[in-house]
Amino acid sequence: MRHRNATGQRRTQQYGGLGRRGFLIGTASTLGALALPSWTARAASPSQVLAAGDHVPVLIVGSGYGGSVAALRLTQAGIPTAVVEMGQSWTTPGSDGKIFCNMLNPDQRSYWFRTETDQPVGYFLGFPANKSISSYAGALDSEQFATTRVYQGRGVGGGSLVNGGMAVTPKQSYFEEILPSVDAAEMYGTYFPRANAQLGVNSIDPAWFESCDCYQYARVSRKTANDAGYGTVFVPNVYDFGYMEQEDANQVPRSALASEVIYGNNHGKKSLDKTYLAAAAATGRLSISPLHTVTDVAPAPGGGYTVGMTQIDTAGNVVATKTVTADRVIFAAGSVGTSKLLVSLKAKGRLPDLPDAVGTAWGNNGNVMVARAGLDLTGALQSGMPTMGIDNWADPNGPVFAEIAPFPAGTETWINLYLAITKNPNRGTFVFDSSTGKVGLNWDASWTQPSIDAAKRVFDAINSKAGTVYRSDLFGVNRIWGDDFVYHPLGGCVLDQATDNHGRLPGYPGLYVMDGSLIPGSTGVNPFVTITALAERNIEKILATDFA
Ligand code: FAE
Repeated sequence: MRHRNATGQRRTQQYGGLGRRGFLIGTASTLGALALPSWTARAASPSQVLAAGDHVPVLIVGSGYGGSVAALRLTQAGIPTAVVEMGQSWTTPGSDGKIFCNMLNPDQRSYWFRTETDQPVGYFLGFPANKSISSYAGALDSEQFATTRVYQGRGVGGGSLVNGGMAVTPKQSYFEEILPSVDAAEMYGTYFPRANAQLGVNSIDPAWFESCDCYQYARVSRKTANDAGYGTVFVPNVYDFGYMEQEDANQVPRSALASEVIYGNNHGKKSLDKTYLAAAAATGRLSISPLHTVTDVAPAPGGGYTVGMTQIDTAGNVVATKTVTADRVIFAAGSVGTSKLLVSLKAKGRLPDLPDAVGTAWGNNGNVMVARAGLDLTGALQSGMPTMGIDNWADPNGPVFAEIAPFPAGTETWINLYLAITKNPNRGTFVFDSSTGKVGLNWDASWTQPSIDAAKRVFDAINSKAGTVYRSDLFGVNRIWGDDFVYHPLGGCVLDQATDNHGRLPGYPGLYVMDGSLIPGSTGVNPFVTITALAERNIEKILATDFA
């Protein structure tokens, strides 16, 4: 824990009890002989793409956090494993020499089959800020449901390609509240440290934070929060802060300092293709089939499961449909992907005996976005990687953990932006619509109100103390709250409800769930460390018992 003593900084601590020293100790004591991938290793790239009629011991649907953990631990245990991923493998540079585009000049690489960008901050001064793009298998999906849209990463590495890299271990007391069937001591003693180590989590040098231009926006938001009586915490990240310092010194190509985040980072970020998946590929037992969408899973006559999939090209044309067989299938398509797939397979009679809890208990991690019109300069140069949060989780009137988010517009805007994570009790349900053959999300637009109420208490107080006001021009015309989109979908196939206590789907031996759908709608912090650690726990148990 770091306790700061400079004016306005004394309340800032390292979040989650895994400071740099704790992280290193955890690495050494819990990982033992496991080989950590070199950060400089080549990214995992597609190999041995599945062919129709193939048979594999294990097939993993999706290559995000849950899928990547399973892929590494299975291949390390000697089990050939096939990962099937609907997005592309982001390994080939475009005509500009870059793999990903930045947020200031989004092109076809930005969005998953859209003809216009759909930015979370979609307006500026009340005018629409989105741009025309070509339809393409881009990195960020804005998946529209009736009342909300859910942002998700598409590609080998899932959400790790597009997210802000904030690597936050939740408070143990809250973890115990949301997942009471899980041994929390084991999680905090073994699996959270293991996840943080393999993800390559690191922390910013506080001295550099205090002096660099690119975190002026965070220092300004810290001061106004502290002045209003709210504590702030440093948050670890998977972006390499050493690399970021070199960017700042103009010694390496810029990424976080070049407005690259939600459409991918060309440098600096330890996304899963460079950590878990690269290590799994190095075993020689991993195959990855990108641009393949799993559409069907059903028991195979001779045992195991048939898995149907559609292969597309980057323009979206179907180039093949394939059926393979697998002894075991791990659903790791994310909270939305896994829930949609399982709900539709149950409704269509392909996996009819799935529990009724499949598709239920979905939540948005209490997400709501908001901005203040500040009085202090926030800086024309902003790091796209957040590294600080306002921690008001202990407030019994409405817990809030608010990420101090960048607004990397490349010019001074005086905007203080936040993604607030709140304790919203409302839960949605995925429902199969037999008339369209699609799965919808039953989520009422008014269900974000508890999140707004909690965040409003904090930011009203900050505005009042600072003499500032909300921006009402960024999420629509005269709209203060960005409450119609989600960065952190969780639940839909909750542990110990829709699955057993380790992600096994009852009634179907060899079928597992291994992603954010296991977590019941809320983690109280940014979720990928929790998803990773839970997957580490579950796959260890499954390997020891089901593969013994
Ligand atoms: P996920 O990473 O979404 O992986 C699922 C994969 O399955 C994806 O690659 C899909 O393309 C693929 N897939 C889906 N359906 C199919 C199918 N039918 N067939 C084949 N493949 C399929 O799931 N979290 C943090 O902790 N810190 C942050 O700073 C942070 N920032 C974020 C910023 C943005 C813009 C977004 C969108 C998310 C952010 N998140 C952050 C959330 C985080 O990325 C998310 O919780 C995890 O990625 C979820 O991990 P899963 O393994 O559940």
